Amino acid sequence: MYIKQLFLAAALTTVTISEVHLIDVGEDGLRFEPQTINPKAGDTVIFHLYPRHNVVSTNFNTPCESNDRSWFSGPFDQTEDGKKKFVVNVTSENPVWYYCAVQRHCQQGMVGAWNPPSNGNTIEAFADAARSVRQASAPSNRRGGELLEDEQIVSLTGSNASPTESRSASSTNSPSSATTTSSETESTAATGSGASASSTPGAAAIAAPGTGGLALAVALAAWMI
Ligand SMILES: [Cu+2]
Repeated sequence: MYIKQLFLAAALTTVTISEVHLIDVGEDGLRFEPQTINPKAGDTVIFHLYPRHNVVSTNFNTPCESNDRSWFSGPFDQTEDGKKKFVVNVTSENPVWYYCAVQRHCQQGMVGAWNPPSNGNTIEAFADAARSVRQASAPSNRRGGELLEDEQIVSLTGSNASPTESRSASSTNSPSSATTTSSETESTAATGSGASASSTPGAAAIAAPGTGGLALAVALAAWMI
């Protein structure tokens, strides 16, 4: 019985499937791409800053204005020309609103959101309200996330910054039926997931499972039924 509980704990740990979301910040004009995403708690969001944008979180009712709980990427100047990306952990499925605080980018529509409602407080309503804000503001220093290079992101998440990994594909596909687009990510994840827990504090909570680990967990779960 005790052994079974250990197996259960191992299986549950491995089956916690997190997802990595990549958002381009100003790559193509004054916008976040994609503008909205629907991450779950435990997921990781990677903001790739392009010159000379930034990203600040806020509340729906205060577009373009930072507050005590805002996370902030810091200025583009600190990203080594975009090589370092701003990595934020998702802690809930509540809506999170954000904008670029450079000049009048926020007022001009450079806003985005996680899990925005489809009625009422929509991303369109947020963008509309942003238009009339007199001046955008940002915290004085980066906070609420980390600036990391791709290699560090791989060791943290077991995934490349590519958003090819999908929750449904990971949980339903067998290793042999993995899509071709994600094969590179899969192999990276397989080698990265084992080492990440020991090398990075807190990595276990958001580590993406390697394919082998997932298969093992499924096998264990099947065995226990
Ligand atoms: Cu901007």
